[in-house]
Amino acid sequence: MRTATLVLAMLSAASANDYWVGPQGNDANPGTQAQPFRQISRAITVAGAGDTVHVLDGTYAGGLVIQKTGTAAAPFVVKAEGSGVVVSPGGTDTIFVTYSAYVVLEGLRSFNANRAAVRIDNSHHVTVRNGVFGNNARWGIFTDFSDDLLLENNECYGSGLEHGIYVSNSGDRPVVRGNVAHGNNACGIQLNADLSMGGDGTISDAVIERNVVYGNGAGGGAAINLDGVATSVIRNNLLYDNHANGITLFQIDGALASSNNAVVNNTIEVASDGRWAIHVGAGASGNVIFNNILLTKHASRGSLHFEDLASSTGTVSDYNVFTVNPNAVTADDDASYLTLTQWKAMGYDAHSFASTPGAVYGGDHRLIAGSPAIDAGVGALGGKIAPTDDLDGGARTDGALDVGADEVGAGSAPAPAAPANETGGGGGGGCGMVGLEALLVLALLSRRQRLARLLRVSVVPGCSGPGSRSLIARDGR
Ligand SMILES: [Ca+2]
Ligand SMILES: [Ca+2]
Ligand SMILES: [Ca+2]
Repeated sequence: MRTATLVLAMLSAASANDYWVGPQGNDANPGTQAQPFRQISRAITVAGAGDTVHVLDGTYAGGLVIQKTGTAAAPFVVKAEGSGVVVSPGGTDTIFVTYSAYVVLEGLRSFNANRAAVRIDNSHHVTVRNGVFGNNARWGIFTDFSDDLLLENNECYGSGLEHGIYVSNSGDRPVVRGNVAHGNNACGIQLNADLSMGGDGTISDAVIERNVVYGNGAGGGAAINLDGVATSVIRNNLLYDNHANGITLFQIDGALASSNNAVVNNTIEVASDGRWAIHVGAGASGNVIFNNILLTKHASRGSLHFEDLASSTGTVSDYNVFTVNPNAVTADDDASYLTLTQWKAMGYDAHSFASTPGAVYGGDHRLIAGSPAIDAGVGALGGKIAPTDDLDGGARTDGALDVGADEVGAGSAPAPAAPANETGGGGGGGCGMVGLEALLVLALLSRRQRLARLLRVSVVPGCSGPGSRSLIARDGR
């Protein structure tokens, strides 16, 4: 490993250039460490694939456009050298990566974007890591038609209209890992495959793991909202105090209702004004739901909400912690409710049990001593494998797997994230085509679907352009 790293370093050192940008710089400078540029935009113009742009703490003009084709061995990197690199709003999206490959954005911060702080468009192998993106008008990070993304360890909060992180438009194999998404109006993390926008309408083989998602959903949706997502894994996420659903597997205009996914070892605690821990839309099939904590503070809504269980063929659910609420499950979209005992009698969740938040975990949502979730999980179920690590990144080696995102003895709870001190609301972000796009979607649906959608779905308007429209499941009850 060390040798490989050394060889890579030598290879890249042979070809790569380093450029520097700082608040004392000048764009007429050569961009060396001694004579840095003033603006990131200048460095983007000068640097090429394989080069690294080092950015010193300071404030920089936004409206950045990055169009670079790197390689795995020679990416194009923009890297904050401190924790105070702030890109000011500019353009529709503050940092726009388009028709690019192997680009890395590391440690940048941006607030109050006109639409998204970061947009990745028609690209592949782009990484956004360790960023802080707050109070943006519509989204923190927005991606469209892009494969093999890595969105890792970012904080995305306060999106005024929609989501913290939004992966759209048929892009495959995104990894959304270790992000903190909070206080966004709609979803914390949304994947929406958008058949109507072109492409195959399916986001396949996504990995959504170790995210902490809280305080979202005042405007509907879910903490993790998945439309047209297939053969993906959602694991080790902690979702709490969200005001809509926890995890939703559904279809608005994906090519399919989210199917054949593993939802495993998540901890979900829905707010008292929220909906259900997991919502499974009509036709979402083959999903395996296991080792999850599915609790709620809501008085009458429970753990599992199926719009139409009969259409969700191949559903496997077991080794979960359910609410003690008698409305544990609905199999028919709130027409009737099942207790956990009745649900078990239908052949589901044989090893699951009911409990309460206070009995299962402490205030940090880590399991407490004597928690019934300890060692109550299983290593594999229904052809899907449970994670070998936990939310805190520790190995799950302490006896049988615990249920939920935290394994006792595996890693320790991280220090609470520093409170965001940037303020300011999302701006206008005015857009067109909203009504037209919404009508187009409705026109593409069958009459029965249209009726169902009109009854149950709110169209959250988006801006024009690829992947801009967002629809959010909403049961409104
Ligand atoms: Ca696809
Ligand atoms: Ca254990
Ligand atoms: Ca742990």
